[in-house]
Amino acid sequence: MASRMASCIFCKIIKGEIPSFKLFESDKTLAFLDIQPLSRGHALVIPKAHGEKLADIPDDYLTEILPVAKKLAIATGANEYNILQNNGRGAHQEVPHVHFHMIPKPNVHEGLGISWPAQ
Ligand code: D5M
Repeated sequence: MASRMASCIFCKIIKGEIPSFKLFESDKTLAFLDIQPLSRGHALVIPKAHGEKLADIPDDYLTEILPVAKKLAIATGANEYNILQNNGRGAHQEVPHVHFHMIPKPNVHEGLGISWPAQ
């Protein structure tokens, strides 16, 4: 587990070893913009505990996830959006650290004064 954490790209983002556009941070949760956005404002919400699949994450690291995703959707002005979370390569999981996508539907929001970085 320790070596997997050392090479985990999202653990490196949590530790600030590689850059991200952070949207929210607490002791147990981090949210940042997806580097390959499916739409403007596409965000990832992750637990700060390393685990590949949902079953690997302690419950207390999951309690903030949906409230944060909800707040991000509200902040982007997205009235229509998807929340999704993939478990395992067969389910299209590419990054082996649990993450929840918040994907606004394209062209349905203009945001509330947030200056999104160029994507
Ligand atoms: O989605 C994994 C997502 O992680 C995918 O949409 C790209 C995103 N990603 C990968 N590397 C980064 C970095 N460095 N910053 C931000 N976003 C990143 P999955 O559900 O595993 O298919």
